[in-house]
Amino acid sequence: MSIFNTGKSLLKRVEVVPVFYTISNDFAPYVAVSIASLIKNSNPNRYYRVIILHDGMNFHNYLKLRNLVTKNVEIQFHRISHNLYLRTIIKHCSKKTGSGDFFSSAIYFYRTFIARLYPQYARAIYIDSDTVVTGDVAELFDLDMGDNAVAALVDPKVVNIPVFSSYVEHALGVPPSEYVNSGVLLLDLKKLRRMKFLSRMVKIMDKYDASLVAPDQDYLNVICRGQIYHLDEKWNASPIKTGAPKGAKIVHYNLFKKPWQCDGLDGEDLFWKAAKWSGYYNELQSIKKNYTIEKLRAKEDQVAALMAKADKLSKVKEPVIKNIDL
Ligand SMILES: [Mn+2]
Repeated sequence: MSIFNTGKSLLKRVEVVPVFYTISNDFAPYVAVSIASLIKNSNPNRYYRVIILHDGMNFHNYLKLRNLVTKNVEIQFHRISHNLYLRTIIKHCSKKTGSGDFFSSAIYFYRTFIARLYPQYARAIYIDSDTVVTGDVAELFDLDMGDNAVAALVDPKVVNIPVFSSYVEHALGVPPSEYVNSGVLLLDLKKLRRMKFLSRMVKIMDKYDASLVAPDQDYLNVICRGQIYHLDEKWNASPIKTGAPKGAKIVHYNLFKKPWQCDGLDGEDLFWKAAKWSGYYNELQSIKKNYTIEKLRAKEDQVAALMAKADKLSKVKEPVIKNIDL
């Protein structure tokens, strides 16, 4: 083997795998569980850079998250503020505060900033905080996604719940079999920059001023339609009773109730096992203890309102947002 070949393979091995999370301060314990599990399953020969996009974090959480750092997994923090796009998005979100506006915090939109904020990366992973990583995310990073802008899982909730299928088909004009979940994303950042994803999204927001069911995810589906690679479900797996389905690499607690809110959910043992590595086990236990039945009921009411909204929007004559040319 020539010395040049050896050098090349070494270079490839140290390529950084950027992994983004977006949180508000109170989501620090959940993101810590996901990051701790990512670290447990990382490949010691690869190098990972976890980047937490947040809107302000207290010192306690900052230190605890910093403590998770290992030899091959570093953690960076990026407070998103004073950003022209953010201002438009916050303004837009602040008007969408009716019942059924479940996902209208600006923080949900931070994932759409990654391509613009990180010109140094060609590719990145985004993961929701309500996840436990059970495989090596570098394998997702290495995936051949063809000529597509995004890789994501066709959303099982949309496929299985008629009111959501009908909503995406009529209000967004996206076939339910193509509509993806934005909880785990592999992003071709070069392509997203070329298509001016963020400017496009903000222009669509301004033009239609629409109140959507899952805003960031809905915009992603409309703008990237036809340029989305459909991930294998092992990368965004729903938990089962015993934890992770066979072969799962990322388990996503994508139901409205989370393991830190109540007992008896599928895959809760997997979550609590990973919680032990997070440095937040006791805090998470006390969050669950203090999560009252009233809070759970309020959440059920919110979900009912969200479904009512989807139902109402599924009856529109034409889509409420459309992709636009820039
Ligand atoms: Mn999620």
